[in-house]
Amino acid sequence: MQLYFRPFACSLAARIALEEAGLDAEYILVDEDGRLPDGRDFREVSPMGYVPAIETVSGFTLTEGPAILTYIAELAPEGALSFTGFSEAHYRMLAWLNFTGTELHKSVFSPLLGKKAGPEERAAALARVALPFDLLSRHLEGREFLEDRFTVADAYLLAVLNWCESAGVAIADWPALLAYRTRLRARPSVARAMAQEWPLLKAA
Ligand SMILES: N[C@@H](CCC(=O)N[C@@H](CS)C(=O)NCC(=O)O)C(=O)O
Repeated sequence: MQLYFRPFACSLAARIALEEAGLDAEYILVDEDGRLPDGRDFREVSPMGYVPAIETVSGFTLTEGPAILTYIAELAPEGALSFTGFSEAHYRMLAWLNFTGTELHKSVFSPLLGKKAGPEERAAALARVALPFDLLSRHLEGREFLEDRFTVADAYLLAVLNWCESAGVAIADWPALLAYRTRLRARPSVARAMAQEWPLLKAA
């Protein structure tokens, strides 16, 4: 399997999932200009130019983070990253993946971290953080993970919460979320994945 990534982008979640499951992968860095190490345009792999993208073990290319994370979870040893199919927890995990992708990643953080949004759009994006952060905070009160064990949904949420400082989102205003992020960062698979990407981020 190959994972196309940029350091500390949402593709970090897929690296965490691979680390957590002990699955081997080749990691291919997409540079600032959307070029691959072999000089190809990354859009030949991922038409939107977005990481993550993977070449699966059976040889097809997959884009879209939640689909990639679900694929890795299903490839992982039973129970390592998800729940039994058709269980309630399985669908709740899928719901958290979608929630993170739509209510946080694209709605709040993409405009705040990108270069395209003007001041009004940025202010509107910042105002949209309260509702999902309040909801998550209440949900995580007294819980270690989003569901009863660590899943790919936690990996994705952690990757997004890592952006708070760069985006100007005051995570300390939501102590349960800050504590959750601190806890997850100490998890060995997460710490390893972040340590692998940190030097690449600093060099960028
Ligand atoms: N819909 C995509 C969005 C992925 C996405 O936004 N990726 C960002 C990094 S977190 C990216 O590659 N941005 C590069 C760009 O905007 O050119 C998914 O869910 O995977």
